[in-house]
Amino acid sequence: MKTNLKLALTTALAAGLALPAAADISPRTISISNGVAETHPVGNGVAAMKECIDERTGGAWTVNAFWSSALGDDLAATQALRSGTQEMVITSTSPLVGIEPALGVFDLPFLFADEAEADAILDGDFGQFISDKMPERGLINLAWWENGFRNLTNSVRPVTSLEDFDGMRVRVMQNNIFLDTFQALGTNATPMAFGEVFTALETRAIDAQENPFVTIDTSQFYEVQDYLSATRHAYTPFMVLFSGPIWNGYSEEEQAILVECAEVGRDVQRAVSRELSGQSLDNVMAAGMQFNEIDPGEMTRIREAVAGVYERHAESIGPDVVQRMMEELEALRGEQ
Ligand code: KDG
Repeated sequence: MKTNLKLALTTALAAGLALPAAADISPRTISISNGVAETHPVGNGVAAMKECIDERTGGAWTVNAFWSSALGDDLAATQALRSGTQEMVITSTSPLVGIEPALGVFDLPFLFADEAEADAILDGDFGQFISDKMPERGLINLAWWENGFRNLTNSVRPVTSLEDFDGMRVRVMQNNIFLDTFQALGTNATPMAFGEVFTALETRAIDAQENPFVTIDTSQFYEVQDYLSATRHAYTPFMVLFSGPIWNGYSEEEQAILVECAEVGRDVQRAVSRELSGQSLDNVMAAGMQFNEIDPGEMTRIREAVAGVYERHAESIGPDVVQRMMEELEALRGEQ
């Protein structure tokens, strides 16, 4: 080593100037997929997460996002994570109950009253309790994002009463709790992957589906559905899942970057989801959908019709999981 450089290093070290530690960050390429379109608020969340990752890794990582089920539906993509062939997926919890039964708790009808309750539960002890179950399934939940409160669309009639559900052929997520809920409402419910829904509606293979306003808008369901009824029958979270096998090959610093940036993306995604919800409702109505609220008395009858779902599925979800959720909601409501 040249004398001058050696002298400079010696001087620097003697002056206690620690040389910058080499950040434990390797070049990485991350593929992330989900079933919605890039125009969905998930797109805003992914953009914010990517910006955070770029800043924190100094551009050492490349994040490639794939939309509209391009890498498979939620369940298929999640299985790819478990096998270590894909890094990330943003997915609803509902299709994953075959992997982790406790996720079914979020499908219980009318569980959350509003977004504030959902955030408090998901970002609090209960959300961590569920996330802690994922590593043994080969998955890491980096953060909870928002799919949102679900509302019914259909091509048959406005749904203004319990009887209006009768015989309607409704697509539901691949999940026995949703299947039971819509059967209890008197519909002919069919489990189906999200990527197949638009065509099934377009060909009239099914009459109806249920999703948040922003999904109905950004997936253009208004092109194949005539009626939108404000049922708000369930709140679905999104999980930002990372592959467990790939995660184990990342340094602690790299793992911390993933969590931090998924949480940055979470705050942006939730904010845009809530900002866009009202605009999406306006959009689908402007596109010709007929929107209706439901009379409170009828909503009471609808709630009563599905109340038995809780007892019928507590065993499959995990009685401890359901009890813990109900206790945390009771405590939360007692505080308000
Ligand atoms: O990746 C998210 C979508 O695939 C899907 O989960 C959206 O709520 C949804 C549905 O109805 O399947």
